[in-house]
Amino acid sequence: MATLDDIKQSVIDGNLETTEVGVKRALDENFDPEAILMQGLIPAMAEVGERFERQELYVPEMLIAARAMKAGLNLIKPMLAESGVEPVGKIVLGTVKGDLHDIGKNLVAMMLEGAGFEVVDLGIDVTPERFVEAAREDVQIVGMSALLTTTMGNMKGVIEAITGAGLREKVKIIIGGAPVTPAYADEIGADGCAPDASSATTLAKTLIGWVDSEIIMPS
Ligand code: B1M
Repeated sequence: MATLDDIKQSVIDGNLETTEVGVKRALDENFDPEAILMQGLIPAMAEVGERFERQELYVPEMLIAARAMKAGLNLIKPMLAESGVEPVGKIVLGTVKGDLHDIGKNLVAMMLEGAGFEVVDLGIDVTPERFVEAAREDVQIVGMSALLTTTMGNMKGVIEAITGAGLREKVKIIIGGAPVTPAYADEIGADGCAPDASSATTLAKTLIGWVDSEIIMPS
């Protein structure tokens, strides 16, 4: 497991080069890309967040770690997104207005692509108007991400805007991000929320009638 520990440490250190070297080595050594993600890259960002909370590192270090994480993710993206089948559905994804966090959202996009969805990624700091515009297109699901307690409230505004535009019956709406809970999804009238990228995929499939899911749907 030294390889995965090295990857984790490289991301924490914000070292893009050694992160890339570590991920390439792990792939050469036939590590499962999902293990690289779940035991190397993701725990690194969790550790970075904890250190930030303890004020042991600051925004610039967090940004540099995020850059290293993204470099690692880019290397495993082709494997995670490999599916080779016709799209099972189309989903619009974005991080809500005021929020610049995109690593989790990008991961959700990758896993959805891997599960056969066509993903339209609106990026970060996305206005309600932009979500509405995208919902008018031929899409089945709108997905929103928020990482800040101060921006998750903007998800409600997006749902109101989609409803106001007469599109609420046309699309399913899913939400996610660290501060988001099923109770919150229920409160704002979303169709579901997911704690991670893999369950987001299950949820999306469930909502368009592909599989049954036991979790994550608000009551
Ligand atoms: Co920010 N940040 N950050 N940050 N940052 C957090 C979120 C924070 C928890 C750190 C902390 O205090 N421990 C804290 C939020 C506190 C709060 O609101 N309660 C915080 C803060 C305070 C801030 C700033 C305000 C700091 C400042 O400026 N003083 C600032 C805000 C900027 C803004 O957005 N307006 C800020 C800035 C930044 C950086 C730009 C430096 C950088 C982001 C870089 C980038 O994304 N390109 C950054 C980072 C890296 C983090 C932490 C360390 C890591 C986030 C991350 O990428 N996690 C984070 C601490 C933490 O999360 N432990 C923190 C890894 C990622 C794989 O997980 O994003 O949770 P996550 O995504 C998961 C699930 O949540 C879920 O699936 C994903 C994959 O499994 N999911 C979905 C996400 N979206 C989904 C959508 C779905 C379904 C599931 O359906 C559509």
